[in-house]
Parts: sequence; structure tokens; C-alpha cells
Amino acid sequence: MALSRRTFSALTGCAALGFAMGGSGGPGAPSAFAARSVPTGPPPAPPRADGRRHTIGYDPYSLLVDGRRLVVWSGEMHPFRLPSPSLWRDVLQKMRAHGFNTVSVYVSWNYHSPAPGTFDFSGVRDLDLFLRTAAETGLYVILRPGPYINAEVDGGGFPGWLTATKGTARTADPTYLGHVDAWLTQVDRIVRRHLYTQGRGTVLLYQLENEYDSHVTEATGRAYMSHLYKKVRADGIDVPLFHNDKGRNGYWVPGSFDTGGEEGGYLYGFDGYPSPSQNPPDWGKFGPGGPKGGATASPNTPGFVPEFGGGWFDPWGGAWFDGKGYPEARRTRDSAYERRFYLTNLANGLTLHNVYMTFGGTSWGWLPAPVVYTSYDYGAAIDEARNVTAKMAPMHQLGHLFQRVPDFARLDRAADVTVPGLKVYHLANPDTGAQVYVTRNDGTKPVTAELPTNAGKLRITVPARDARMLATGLRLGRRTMKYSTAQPVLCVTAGKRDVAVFAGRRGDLADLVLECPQEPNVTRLDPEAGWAYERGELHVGAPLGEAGLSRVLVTGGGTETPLVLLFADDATSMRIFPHDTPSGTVVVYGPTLLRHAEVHGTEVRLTGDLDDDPVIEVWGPRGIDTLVWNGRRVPTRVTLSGSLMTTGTLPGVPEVRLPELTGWRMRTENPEAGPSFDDSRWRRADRTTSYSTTPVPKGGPVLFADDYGFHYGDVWYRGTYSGGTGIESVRLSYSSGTQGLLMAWLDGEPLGTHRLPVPDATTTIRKGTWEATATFPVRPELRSPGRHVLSVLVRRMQHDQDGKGDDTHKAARGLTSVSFTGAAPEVSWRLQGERAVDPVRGPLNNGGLYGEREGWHLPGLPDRDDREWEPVTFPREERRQGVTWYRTTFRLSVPGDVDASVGLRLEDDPYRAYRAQIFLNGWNMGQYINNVGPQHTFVLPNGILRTRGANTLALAVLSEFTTLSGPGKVSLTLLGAAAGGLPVTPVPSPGH
Ligand code: IPT
Repeated sequence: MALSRRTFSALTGCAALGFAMGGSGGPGAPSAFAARSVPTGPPPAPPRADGRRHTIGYDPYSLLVDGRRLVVWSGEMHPFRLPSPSLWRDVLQKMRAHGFNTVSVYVSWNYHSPAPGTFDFSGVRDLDLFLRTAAETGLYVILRPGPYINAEVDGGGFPGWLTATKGTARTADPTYLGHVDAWLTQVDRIVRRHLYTQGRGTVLLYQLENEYDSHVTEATGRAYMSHLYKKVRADGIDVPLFHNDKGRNGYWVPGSFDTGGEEGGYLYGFDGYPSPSQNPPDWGKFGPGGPKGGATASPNTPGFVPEFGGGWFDPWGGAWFDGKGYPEARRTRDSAYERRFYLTNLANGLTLHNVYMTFGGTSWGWLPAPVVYTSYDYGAAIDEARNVTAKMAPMHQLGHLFQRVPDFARLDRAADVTVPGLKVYHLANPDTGAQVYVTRNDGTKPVTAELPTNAGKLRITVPARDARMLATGLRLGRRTMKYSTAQPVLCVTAGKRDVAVFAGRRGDLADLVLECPQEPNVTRLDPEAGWAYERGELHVGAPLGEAGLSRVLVTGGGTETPLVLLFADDATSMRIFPHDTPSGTVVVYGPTLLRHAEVHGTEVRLTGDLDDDPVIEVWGPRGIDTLVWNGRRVPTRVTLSGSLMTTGTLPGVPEVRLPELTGWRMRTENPEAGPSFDDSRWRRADRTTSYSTTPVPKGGPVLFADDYGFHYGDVWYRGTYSGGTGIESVRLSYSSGTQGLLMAWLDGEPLGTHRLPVPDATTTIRKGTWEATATFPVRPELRSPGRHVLSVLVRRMQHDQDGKGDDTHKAARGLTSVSFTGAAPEVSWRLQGERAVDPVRGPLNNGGLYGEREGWHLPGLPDRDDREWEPVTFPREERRQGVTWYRTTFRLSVPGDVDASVGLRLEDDPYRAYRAQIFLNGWNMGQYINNVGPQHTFVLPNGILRTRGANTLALAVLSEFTTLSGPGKVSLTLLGAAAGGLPVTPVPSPGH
């Protein structure tokens, strides 16, 4: 269905857009902003699949959903980095509870397509289920299906098989576009069932390509973008489309490519990953004008950052890459970083804001791009083990604010305010008169200053490299707040009272003034707060933190409706959850997580998580007198502020005991190294040409694994030759991602191991690849006349991403060329990589190790194999070149009402050069490299992990001669535990 401009406006309600833009003089014209526009009003209700039609329009200030202003406060998570669909709901509920109204997701082509024309959207790949879950959770979805996504995944999301196809990816090449269309057809067929415009789901926006900054000025680039646009529209996607410009370049603004005459359905966005050491730049609506100014490149669309750093990815460890582990990312991009940058974004008029990542998850199997290791924790607000960290506080406070206080969806710059030592942004809502002051301290010492506001001078302290936001003239329900030095978090009406929340740093003193024409009745419900009434103003002071929440009740004073003021420090604020129910809004204080709330008559039913100190307090509809928590009625009393508060003690988190891992058994493999191994069913290396960007060696056959259909994990080569009596050495060149490795044998005798990155003379780094040549001397006894077999195992790691659009994902993986000194025998090569794709665990689960081909990683080995497996204990110390498997089973009995997050920890002397692939119940949970790190703990997601039942663990260890090798200490570790959680459906894990 092609949409004309008219039909598009009808569907998406772009009337507001036309209205806002009316008379504006094009880019840069101030009238665009000053145009009469949708006035400030209540935001749209939380989205769900409600069967109704909705419009998604916009003006320069914000998105307009059904004509109402929406600030998009979005967090990024990747379903493909959490291979347990039940846990999607857990993460989404955490996001929703902590203030997000939107989730942004990539869809990774390689994860769904093992071969051209073959697609899998079932099981852990069930996109439909993810979109349903997001809608049920009340989150909008920003969908980003590429086709290129980057995202630190193998090939930047391109399937392995695409590396062996004709044409240049990320251009308008017809072969490439043919594959792209096949992919988008599949995705769009599912997405179409979840469009918010149709009321069938909550998909709000849809991204084309990803940070596409190559070919921008070329016809092929424009034709490619235009093709994607038209394809997606033809597939029936009628929500606004957008692209995420890699920086503030002004690339792909509306009108920069052909959209078939359609206007108004396309947004401009740009990404930002500022270094924490830099001062937050003004790159939003109010920044320096022109195309390089960020949002000013597209003055008629709202300020939109589709990706803003919420952490950063960590590279491999070791001297070469120096990855430091994710605690470091969480430390350098902490909550103060978030306040400085996100508040600056707000002050710059960016009202569509996505934090990449909010939950990073795990790049399990062979998913990680060469730059990263298995964990993709990202230092995000929700850690890889699904724990909400202290970094959530600013997100929680701002997210709820944007959803509950409409003034923030339409802010203009107001008169400049200068304060020595601080950067101050002064903004005002033209409809309500509310004023907002974002104050930022870029220095290294705290600054205490008097901030001149329209409500008088306010004394504030901004800690070093932090920011603080204040507001004046905000409506708090039926009353008006003159000012507050603590940041407003939300204001809602819960039953017959208004509830307003304010937050700040622990130890701050909140100073809040309410306009009260008559003297009100004030009750402090906690001992710390103080108040005074003077000349029509109620002054309330409350210290933040120490003792948890400070509650102050205001009644009368010109309005009958009581107002409950809640003052919280960051940690306490994260325990305050507003939740809308059909019977009205409730505000819940106390739990670590509120998943869901319902009101039935006088009974409030809540579900969520508790930690060890649980008290629950609820403000809700009139007359509520009973509290049910996670299905159990709990004793409560009614407080002076009208809340319902638990009296007795609630059960905290019981102790979770994890077993020791014992009963290990081992088995060595690599029979491929032996001269008599039968390789007659392996692929013959008979190709002479390749679409790879790596040149095919002159005269030699193509040895690149991808050309023979082997795309992930390890590859074996066997080269057979006769004669070669003069051979002195063999030179093996290979190409891999970082941390590649090659082992060679001649007639079953080990020749040696080479591993990357080794800063030796043979190693070259070309675009997208690490190439090295290992030269092994051939001992005289291996130079006999007759037949010889050269066996080579290559851990080729992953394909490079194609960030620059020059096909680097097509750089060869595996052996590239082989030569000899002393003789030049004719070698005939065969190779073997991964077997048929695991129909449940997918294409990225396995490579071509013998044990993998034989299913040693799977649960339930047949009994007949038993005697082949020898009992062992850890730590082990062995010197061997090759592959050794270790297996054990263990049982867990985590109580059903505890959400425990469990990890596998491997530790050993870091000098030992060995690595292990970790298989839990057959699922490849990642790669541990003992001498590289920095990752030692691997998250085992519940669902794959049976928390009540038996589990099979298998380690495939690659070891070499140069050092001793382990495993050393291997243990289970508890990464988090909450009383609550969600029911987890076991992820199918078929056995042998
Ligand atoms: C930006 C990508 O769009 C995203 O996929 C991811 O790779 C992210 O960076 C880093 O984690 S690319 C930008 C940093 C140049």
C-alpha cells in the first residue's frame, strides 16, 4: 500500500504538523518554533493494544499521539541478548516501573536467518511475542530492524551467508536489495500486527538502516535509503520512520532522499555517545544552527536522539585491548554523568530520547562482534543479571516526570541566566508559565550559588561534575508550587488527594514553597520535615535521605483536596512507583519493584519484588482498606496521609544456596588431527573465486570458511599431500576477528599454536580483519616420502561489522593461504565447520568442533558414551595442544517465589593461555579466555538455567603447549536475588 501525502496525514494526524509549520520560513526560521501549536495538556494514556486507531504526528516540540504531547523516554534492550522470553517481561516491567514509556529494539538479521530465504521467528527468536509483551507492559516500541544494525554483533547484524553474496552491502546494489527485501518482508509481516496506529500493538516508530554515513552524497546511498523507505511503506508500516544520524551531521534529514512524494511521516534523529570527560554539548533544538548543529538540522521535526550513551561497551582484556570490565563503565558513566547529559538534552529541547543500553544483556554464542566479549552488560542501568542499579535513579526521576508533568513536553528557551561556576539553562513552558532551570557544574569542586529565578533567588549546591534541575510555577494538582530546590519527580491524583514527589542527593535539604492564599493545615508524618506559613506562602523544608521518605500532608489553605508531599533521596525515589489502573492511579512506596497494580473494590492487588527490608505503602482510590501483595493478603493500617501501610513484617529474601560443581568428567577430542581420520564427507576446497574482500591467493584454492557455508565458530582443515621430503617449514596464514587462534598438526603430531593478537612481525591488521602467518618448522621425521596430512583448527572468531559501508563483514575468516619452504607439494584441502543449524538454539550456537558435531555440548549423552568420559577434579593443570571437553550436571532448588540470578565463574592463573566455550543445557553461553579476560563471570539466564531441576554444563577447552592449562576454579555464583520475580517458562533444550 503506497500512502499518498493525504492518506498519510489522515492516518497519522499530521494536521498538527502542517499547522505548526504553517507560515514557517523553512529551515532555521524561528517561526517554526513560535507557531501556534498544540497547547500543553495531559499526555496520552499509557499505550496498549486497545483495538482503536491512533494518530502519531509531531510538531517541532514533540511527538503528538492522538493530538496529545508525548515525551518519548525510551530505553534500549535487545531481545536477542536475552535468550529466555519470560525474562523479556521482567526487563520490560523494570523499565516501565522506573519511568520509561518506550523500549527501543534492534532486530538482528543474522539471528533470524541461517540461510538465504530461511527465517526463524520462533522460540527465543519470537519477535511477535516480544512485541505482545511490550504492549502488555504498556510500553511503546521503537523498532530498528536494520538491515544493518552495528550493535557490536557479528557482521553488524548481517547474516554470515551474506558475506558470500555478490554486490556491495549498504548500497543500492540489486543483489543486496533483493536479500534486504526478503528480510524486511518477514519482519514487517510481524510488525504490521503490532502497529499502534491500528491499535493492534504499541509500535510507535520505525528506523531505517543505522548510522549510515557512507555514500551519503552518492546516488547509490540516496537510492538505498529511498528503497528502504518505500519498501517499508509498501509493507504496510504506517508509523513515522526515521534514521539515526551517526553524529550531528545533518545526514538524512527530511527531504534528503526520495520518499515517493510522501511528506510528514519521517523524523530526523542523531546519536550521541559523549565521553564522560567532556562537557555536555548543545546539540539539540537550541544549539548552534545549521546542519552540523544536531537537531537544528531539521527544525520542523522534534529533537530526537535515537541513541544516547547510557554506558559503553567494553573490549577484550589483555595488554592489546585493555578492557577493564563493566564495573568500570558503570563507574565512569554513573548517575551524575546521566544527570549532566540527560538534563542538558532536556534543556536542548530533545523530547525523544533513547538510552543505549538500558539493559545490555549477553552476546551469547557467536553473536559478539570482534570488538567485544560475551557480556554486553554495557554498564547499563539494569545490569546483565537483571539487577536495577543506582544508575536507574536519574532515569526513574526524569521518566516519571516527563510522563506525569505535561509542562516538560513543550519548553522554549527563556531569558539567559548566568551564575558564576555554573552553566544554567533557563526554559519556560509558553502555556503554563512553568519555568525550568537546569544547572550544571562542569568543574571539579562543588558550587554553592544563588540562582536568580522568577520566584526569587534560590540557594543551591551542585556537586562537582553533576547537574541539578529546579522548577518554578508548576501546578501540583490543585495547588501551585512557587518553587522547589529539589527536583520534581511526579504529581498525580490518587483517590481524593494529590501526591507529589521530589528528589535530590542524599543529605540535600529540599526547600519548597506552595502558594496558599489561606493558612493551610500541615502535618508532618515523619519527624525530620519542618514548615512555616507566611504571607500566602507555605514553606516546607525536608532533609533528603537518611531516614528514607519524608512525608508532609497539606490540607486546606484554599483548596479542600489534600496534598501529600513526598521527599526522597535517589535510592528512596527508586522505590516510589505510580501506576495507572482502570479505577485510578495508585502510588506505591517501598518495594524494589512494582510490576503490576489492580484495584478491586476496596482491595489493592500488587505484584512486584521485595528486598530485605520490606514496608509497603499505597496511596490509591478512595476507600481502599485491603492490600494483597503477590497474591497474599498482608496486614495494614491506614495512615494520617490516607495511605495504606503494612504493619507486620513481610517475608524478605530467603537464603539461596548454590551447589558446588563437582562430578566433572573429561574427554579429549580432535581426532581430525590424526592421519587416518575419515574426512571424505567434508567439503572439498575447490573454489577459485570469492566475493570476500580478502584477495584469493594466487593459484591457490579459496580456503575462506564462509565460501563453503561455514559461518560461525571453529573450522577444521585437512590438507593432504604426497612427497614433500624437502619441506623445512609450513607457513599458515589465517584471518580472524580479534582473539583468533590457529593450531596445526602434521600426521597427528602437533606443530604448534598461534594466537591473536600477538604483536609479532607476522600480524597485520587490515580493515575488518586480523591476519597473521604462523610459521612452523617441520621436523625431519615428518618429511618422509608418501602421504601426509596437515590438520589445522582455526578459531576464526566473528565477522567484522560494516560500520563504514565498505563490506568489511566480507573479510575472510579461516585459513587464507598455505605455503612451504624447502618444497612445494600440491595440497588437496577439505574443510568442516558447523553441522546443520540447531533448530532451537539457532545458527550462532555452534561452530565445527568435533564435540559440537557429535553433540557433546547437549544434555543427556547416550550411556554407551559413558566410559569414554573420565572422572576429573578441578583445578587441573595440563599441557596439551587440542580440544578437551569437561562435563558435569548440577541441581538447583531455588524457592519458587525467589528471582535468583546465577552466574558461572571461572578463575585461574592469568598466565595460562587457554579458553573455554561454555555450554549450559546445550546453549552456548559464551567464551572465556583465561589469559585475556576481563570476563570471568557468565550470566546463566533463568529459563535456560533450570532453577528447580537438573542442568548440564559442558566446557570445551582449547589448550596449547606454551603454558599449562586449566580449568582452574569453576563455580556458581549468586548475582542477584529478589523476593518476587515472574514465572519462568523453561526454554526448550533438546538433548542428544
Ligand atoms: C552506535 C551504533 O548505532 C550502535 O549499534 C552501537 O554500535 C553503538 O554505537 C555503540 O555501542 S555507533 C557510534 C558509536 C559511532
